[in-house]
Amino acid sequence: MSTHQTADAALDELAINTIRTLSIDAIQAANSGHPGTPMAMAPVAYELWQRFLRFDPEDPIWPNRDRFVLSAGHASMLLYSLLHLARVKAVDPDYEALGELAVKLEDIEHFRQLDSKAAGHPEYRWTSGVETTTGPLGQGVATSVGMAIASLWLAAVFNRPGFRLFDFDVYVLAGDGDMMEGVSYEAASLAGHLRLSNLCWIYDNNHVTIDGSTSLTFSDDVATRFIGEGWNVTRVGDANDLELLDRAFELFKHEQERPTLIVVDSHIGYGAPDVQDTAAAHGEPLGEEEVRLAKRSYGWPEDAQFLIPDGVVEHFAAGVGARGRAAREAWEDLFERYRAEHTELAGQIECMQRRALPEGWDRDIPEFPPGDKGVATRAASGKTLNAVARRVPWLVGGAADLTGSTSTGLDFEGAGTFSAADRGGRYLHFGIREHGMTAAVNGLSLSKLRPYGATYLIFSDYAREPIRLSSLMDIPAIWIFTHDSIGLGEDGPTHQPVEQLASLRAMPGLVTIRPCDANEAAEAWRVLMRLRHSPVALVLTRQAVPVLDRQRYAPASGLERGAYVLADPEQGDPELILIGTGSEVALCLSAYEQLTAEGEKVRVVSMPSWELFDLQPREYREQVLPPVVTARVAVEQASTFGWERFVGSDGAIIGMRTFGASAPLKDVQKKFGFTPDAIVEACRRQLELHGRVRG
Ligand SMILES: Cc1ncc(C[n+]2csc(CCOP(=O)(O)OP(=O)(O)O)c2C)c(N)n1
Ligand SMILES: [Mg+2]
Repeated sequence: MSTHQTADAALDELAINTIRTLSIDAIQAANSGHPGTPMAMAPVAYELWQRFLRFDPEDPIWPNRDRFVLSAGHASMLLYSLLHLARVKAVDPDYEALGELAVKLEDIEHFRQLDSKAAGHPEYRWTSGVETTTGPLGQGVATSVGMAIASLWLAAVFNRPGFRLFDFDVYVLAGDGDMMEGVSYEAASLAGHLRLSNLCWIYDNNHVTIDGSTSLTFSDDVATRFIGEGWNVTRVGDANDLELLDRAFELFKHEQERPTLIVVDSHIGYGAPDVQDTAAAHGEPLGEEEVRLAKRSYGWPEDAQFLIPDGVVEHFAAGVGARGRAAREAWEDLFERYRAEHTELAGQIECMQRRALPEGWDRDIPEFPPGDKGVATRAASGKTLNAVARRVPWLVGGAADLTGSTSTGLDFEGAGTFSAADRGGRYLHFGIREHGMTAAVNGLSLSKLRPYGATYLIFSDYAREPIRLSSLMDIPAIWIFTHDSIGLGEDGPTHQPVEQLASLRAMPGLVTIRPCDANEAAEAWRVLMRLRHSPVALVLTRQAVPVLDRQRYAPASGLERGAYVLADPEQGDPELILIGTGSEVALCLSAYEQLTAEGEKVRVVSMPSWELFDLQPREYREQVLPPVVTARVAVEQASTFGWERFVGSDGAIIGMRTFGASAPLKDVQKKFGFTPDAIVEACRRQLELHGRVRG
């Protein structure tokens, strides 16, 4: 006899309707939210959680838990209802269990209100049990690819005979919006190519989006599309049919070769007679009368609010709760035995989970000898990356088909390439999929690997949403962006970034670092690897830049503080400050040498990171940029936007005010005024202007 013909059927129904009505009531109380999809997909999410998901509500960060991602983040109440009913416990940012519920009933009653754990969309690190932040459609599905890669990688690296430590599955609930977003194409294509058979997307095929019927906008044959991308596709004709859902999930569990797409036909706003199957069910509360009618159709007390009938919580505890607990306890026993036999590997797993670094991780960071011939900062970074990766076994990553150009290949013995044939490879060829890559890197980071993703700085625009989410989620993803300015030369204005640096700096929480030479690039790795809760954008040159003589100028370790004094007048206080970043620091130093020879008192500040500088105490910041010195020139081959902050409204900014041009480097730099002579000239004007002001 199958599960659903037993007495459990009534409890199933009760639990499903509890999810539905909690969602309805919360959205009605908030007078904001999306009721239709929780109402329709409650049985699907319920069946998955109750009968398949290996997830222990007592320990929502247990490393081998199955992941559930609500890519349709607007249906957040579906997830909050599950978290509440399954009694998922809260965990703090230091990964300590707090003993209280991740989502309390009062959070649900205050859905979408300030400080409620039931925020508008599911937010990682705000609400325990939320595996990744979703809301921007397409991000959940794309992030899940990184999680699925992580599971297979962890298994390949850590599992040993008799020790199946890692084998978690990744489930995603997605909607029409996810399927329409381009990033789902990139993600599905990559997942199919890599044969991620532990990945299951559930597509809520309800034919409705905000504007109305999908007949307005979407005629794809989604099943055929996914078959074409190498997926196993199955269909459930009715979202309320738990038997069929079971079969589909079983099919997924048995699939060894391909990722699985389950196309589920559902009725948005299920049970609400006047709005079911219409866009009205998507974006607004039902209204009191329609709420009553919906509750009546479920056989629910019409006036009850936030009702959790007796037995529902116990039912979840006996299902997902008991199964999850048993699985987690068995895993912990297994891990203890593993520790005895494979002590070093066990130590690595624990280190990763805390986002800590193994001892001696920075021992091989290179030092580059000074020289005018120079080294591209991308090359210096690549060398340093390899030196660090050798000592941090879970540092993995790749580029969007620009491995050589971004110098992000891992070339040491045994590094390997992740593929369908080699699940333990450290390098990932993401293909020309910047958006998909970046979201997948977020998924790897959420799985506690230390990942990087690389492309040209100009294409960070293609990856912007997942970069933003990495910052919103406080995860230490490493973004490597090379070809960082017009200095890339001949490729021309389509490839020459102008406004990208300013826009990355505008992103809260993201640390941007643009090293000036090979040793600052090496130093950047020393700093970024220690960040546990911030993503970094490492911005690097294509072209060689001189390696500064650190006997003559200050040491590169100053990078740690974001900005530091590189050179000062031989005698006396500076009367002018010259600030540069990246490749322009060498130009600033040439100008400095010339001005110093003429008897001017000039300071040069290297400012690789605005954000790291902002973190310094005021005292230090004023030491580097003394307020009395108002004659200031900033030089950066990027948009001038924002530099007023450091040079003041009367300072000079030598930067970009237009797009670049296609020509050899020297010609481009001359055309746009990035020469020592132009800098000297600007300095003279500043000294004159501010001298006059002072006088
Ligand atoms: C990238 C992005 N664009 C637009 C939106 C705004 N938005 C939220 S839900 C939605 C419609 C989603 O339709 P579907 O995925 O079919 O969800 P359903 O209404 O069926 O639940 C839109 C356009 C968004 N959240 N993210
Ligand atoms: Mg839809």
